[in-house]
Amino acid sequence: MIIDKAEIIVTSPDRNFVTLRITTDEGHVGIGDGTLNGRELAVVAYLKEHVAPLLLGKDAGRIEDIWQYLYRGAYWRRGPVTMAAIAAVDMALWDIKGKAAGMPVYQLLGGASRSGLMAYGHASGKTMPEIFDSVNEHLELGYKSMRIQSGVPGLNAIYGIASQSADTGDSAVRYDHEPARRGALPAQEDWDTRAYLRHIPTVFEAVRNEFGPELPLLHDGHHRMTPIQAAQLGKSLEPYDLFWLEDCTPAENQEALRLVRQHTTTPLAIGEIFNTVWDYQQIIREQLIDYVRSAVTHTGGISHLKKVLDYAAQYQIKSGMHGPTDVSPVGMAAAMHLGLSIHNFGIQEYMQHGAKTNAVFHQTYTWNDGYLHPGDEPGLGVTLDVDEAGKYPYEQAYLPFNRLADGTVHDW
Ligand code: GCO
Ligand code: MG
Repeated sequence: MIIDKAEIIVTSPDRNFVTLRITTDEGHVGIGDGTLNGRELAVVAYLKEHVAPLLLGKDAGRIEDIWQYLYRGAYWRRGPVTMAAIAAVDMALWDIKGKAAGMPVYQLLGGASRSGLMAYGHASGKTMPEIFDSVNEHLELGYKSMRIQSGVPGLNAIYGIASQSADTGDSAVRYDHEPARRGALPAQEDWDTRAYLRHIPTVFEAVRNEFGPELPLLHDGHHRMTPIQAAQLGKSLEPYDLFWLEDCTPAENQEALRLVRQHTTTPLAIGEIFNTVWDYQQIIREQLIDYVRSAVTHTGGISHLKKVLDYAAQYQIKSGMHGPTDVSPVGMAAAMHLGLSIHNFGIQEYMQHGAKTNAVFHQTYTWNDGYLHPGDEPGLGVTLDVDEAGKYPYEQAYLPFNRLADGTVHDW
């Protein structure tokens, strides 16, 4: 199984995706996701200029060895661009190994630990009636748990609120609300932490009153609070029994979570912008989090995220893999194979891709009554239709940014 081709395919059906396609001399083809939202072409250059030439002639079966060779050989370690590029290689090699073995990847990882993966969706709205509509729509789609993001009175545009009203049937438009500013400069959003901290508990109170105590509810703070503000929010949300509060403080200051933990029993999830096990070392060892949020795509692939999750398992910390629409169907499938096989699965984020994306990436994973399953095709179970991909050339796109009322840039 010698690698004789490594191609990088960029396509933008509903949004930009970067896919690495590896072919072996025996004709096995594997694909991996290297999409880094808003900085896609940095990964493309890394893969094309620095990784693809190194892969040619290598034995595709030596996944761990190739991982270590790319990681250690570069000398410059970690970081989202490097780790997304290595992830794309790792996923493609697992895909090939599965195809060569005639088995779905989850079988190679130890087999299924459960029958399906509970997934949460993104309910959101500017106002309470909009949020209730969105929760009801998600219930109709089968979701058994959901994240709630709300507008804040006095703020015009903030992270996580679907820009389209509930009446459009196009899920790509409904859920693909960030960045979705293709061809334009970054959108500016507003922020006021005190207004947010006053408003969010009232939202969760209303949702609990309307939908009852059973529904698992999540919330994403998107790195916007200081430690003491996060502690305050966690405490004020305790009566509403959250499944988790995500990214309550900026992820790079891990010690901040000690202070948050001292004040609240609301479970904490963090890690969608982490890239390696070393980013998690302290917060796992000190049990400062309850869920690991990394995507397979941004954490060096299946091989490396499995190491993070196995380490987390020693501390009863579970998975909560990142799954917004900027993770391609290939990255989603990789998450499902990993999630199905590990013992410490927690929940999977699942926003659902749009029709154009699904026509480019043919999937065999299934969504059934609130649960995902990767399917039983050999490999990852996703194929890339290269002709279809070619219809959608790359479009520059940026994530938004925040300013406070006085003009100061703030985490968004
Ligand atoms: C989430 C995330 C995403 C990110 C996005 C950035 O919890 O799903 O916060 O919505 O903002 O992936 O590219
Ligand atoms: Mg998040």
